Amino acid sequence: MQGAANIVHKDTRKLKKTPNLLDYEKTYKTFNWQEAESEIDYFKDKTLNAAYNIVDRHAKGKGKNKIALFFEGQNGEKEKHSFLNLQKLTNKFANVLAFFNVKKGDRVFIFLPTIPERYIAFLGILKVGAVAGTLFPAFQEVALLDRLLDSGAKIVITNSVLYPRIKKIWSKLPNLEKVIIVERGSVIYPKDKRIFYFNQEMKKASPDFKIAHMKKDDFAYMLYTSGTTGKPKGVIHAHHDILQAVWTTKFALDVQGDDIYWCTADSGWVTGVVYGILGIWGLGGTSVIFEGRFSPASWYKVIQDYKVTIWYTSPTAIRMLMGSDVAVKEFDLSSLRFLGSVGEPLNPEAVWWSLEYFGLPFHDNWWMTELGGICIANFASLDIKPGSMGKPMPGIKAAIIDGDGKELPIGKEGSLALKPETVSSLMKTIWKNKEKYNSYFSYNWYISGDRAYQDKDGYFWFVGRADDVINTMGERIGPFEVESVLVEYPEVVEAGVIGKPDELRGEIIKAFVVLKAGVEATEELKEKLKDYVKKHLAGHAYPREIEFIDKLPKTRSGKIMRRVLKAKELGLSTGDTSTLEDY
Ligand code: 6R9
Repeated sequence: MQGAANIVHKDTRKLKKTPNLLDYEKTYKTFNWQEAESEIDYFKDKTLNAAYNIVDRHAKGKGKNKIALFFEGQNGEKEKHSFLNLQKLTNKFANVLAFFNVKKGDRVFIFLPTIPERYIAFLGILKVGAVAGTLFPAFQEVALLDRLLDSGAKIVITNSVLYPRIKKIWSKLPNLEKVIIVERGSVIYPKDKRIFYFNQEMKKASPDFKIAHMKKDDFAYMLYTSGTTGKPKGVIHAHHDILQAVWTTKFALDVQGDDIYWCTADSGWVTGVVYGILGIWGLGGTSVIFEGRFSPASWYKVIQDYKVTIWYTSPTAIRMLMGSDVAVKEFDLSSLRFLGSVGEPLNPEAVWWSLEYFGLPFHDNWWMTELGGICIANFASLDIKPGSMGKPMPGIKAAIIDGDGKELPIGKEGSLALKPETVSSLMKTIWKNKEKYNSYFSYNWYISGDRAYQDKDGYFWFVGRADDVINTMGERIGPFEVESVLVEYPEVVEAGVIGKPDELRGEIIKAFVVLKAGVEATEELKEKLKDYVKKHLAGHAYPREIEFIDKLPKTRSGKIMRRVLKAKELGLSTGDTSTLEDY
C-alpha cells in the first residue's frame, strides 16, 4: 500500500489477506439481496430469529468452542465465552424474561456499561421475541425518561451504579414493572419488591430455551435518535435486518474466519449494536469487549494483548490518538490488518497518519441509525481517496438528488439519498410516530438529511448536515434536547444551541443563553449551566461553550433560527432572513 498524490493505492496481492470483496465493480453489478439470503438461517416454518443467527447456529457446529467474546473489565479482569457458552447464558436469560412474563413485542431496555451481561441480556431479549433497547451509560434522568416513557419499557437491566438514575424517574414510568440489577462490581440491595438480581435469577434458569420464531419484519431492537425538533425518536429495526449487518461485516469490514475483531462503539449507539453484536457474531467471528476507559495506551494495549486484526472505531478517537504523545511504536500492533471508521467525517490527515503509524489506512464508511447497516464504504480492495466516504455497498443504490428527487450530475452537491428498497436493513418504523417515519421518504427516495456529492470515479464526499442536528464525537444530538434542559435552569429565559466546528470532536455544542433580567452573566454561571446539562441530560451532551446574549433570532412564528446563530458564530453571511422577526 502506498500513498501517492491524493490516493491510497492498494495492491490486493500485497494485503495480509485476500479481501472478501475482491472485485467491487463486478460484485456491485451482480449482487442481489435475494441470493444473499443464503448467509442467514431460517427455521423450517420460514420464520427466523436474529439471535439464532448470532449465537445458536454457531453453537451447534464445529465452531461451538470458538471464542465469541473476549472481555476485559475496567480493573483488568478477564473473561471469555465460547459460542456454546454464550448460547447457554442467553437461553438462561431468555428464560428469566419469560418467567417475568415478557412477551413478543414487549420493550426491554439495557442500561449497563460494556460488560458481558449487556450482550447476554440483548440476545436473551431477542430470543423471547421482545424488543431490545439500549441506553448510553452517560444518560441522566431527562434522556432516560424520554426513552423509557416513550417506549413503554417493561423491564430495565442495569447495575447498582446506574440504578439511582432510574429510581429518580420510576414514579413517572407507569409501564416499568421491574428492574434487574447486574451484580458485577459493587452491589447494593435496595429494598424494593420490583427489583431482581441478574445472577440470582440466572442460577434458577434452565440453559435450554425454545427460541421465539419471528417474522422477517417483527421488531428486534430500537434506538433513539435525535432530529432538529422534538424529543428523540425511536427507530425500530427488525430481525431480518441481520442480513445487511452480516454482509457489510463481511464486505465493508472484511471480517474473515480467524480474525480478532474490536468495535470500540458503545452499545448505546447503533454502531455498537449492529457491529458489536449482530454482524460480527452473525458471521461467527471473535469479538473483543473492553470496559476500560479510553486512553491511547489502554487502547493500544488491547490491540497488542488480544492481537486484534480488525479495528472499527470513530474519527474523534482517531484524532485523540493522533494528538497524543504515546508512541504507537511502544506497542506491538503488528496483528492489525484492517481499520474502519464511522460516525462523522474522517479527515484526510487521519488516513495519512494511520498509514504512516500503523502501515494501514483507516477506511471510512457511512450510514445512519435509520439505515441499520453500512451503506457507503471504502472497501479493502479499493483505492482510498482520503476524505471520501467511499462507494455504495453492493445491493445498495445511493445518489445525490435535488429538491425534486432528480439525480444530480457528477460533482454537483445535493441531498444524499438512497433507494429504500435496496437498503435491506432500513428501519421498519419510528415508534408511535408514523408521520415522522413517512417524512424520511419523498419521490421514492430515502432522504438522509446529509449533503454530499459524488465524483467521477463514483466516490461519495460528505459536505454537511442539511438540518441543525449536531454531531459531536460521532454522536447525534438534537439542539432541542439541550435547549430544553437549559431553560429548566431557574436563571435562564431561553437558549439556542448549535454545533460549532471543532478539530478534535468534529463539532462541539455551543449554547446561546438569554438570562432573566437582573441575573449577572458570569463565568461561574456558565460552569453551573454546563454541570446542569451534564447531570440532567447526559455526561457528553453538554455545551462546551456558552455565550450570553440579549435575544435569540427567531422566525415570525417563533422558531429559533439556529442557522443565524451559526452564521454569526462562524462569521458567515446570515443568508435569507426575510422570515426573521426583527433582529
Ligand atoms: C452510524 C452512525 C448518522 C449521521 C449521518 C452523518 C454522520 C456518519 C459519517 C458521517 C460523515 C461519515 N455520519 N458517518 N458523516 N462521514 N463517514 O453514525 O449513525 O449516529 O445515526 O449518525 O452521522 O451526518 O447522517 P448515527
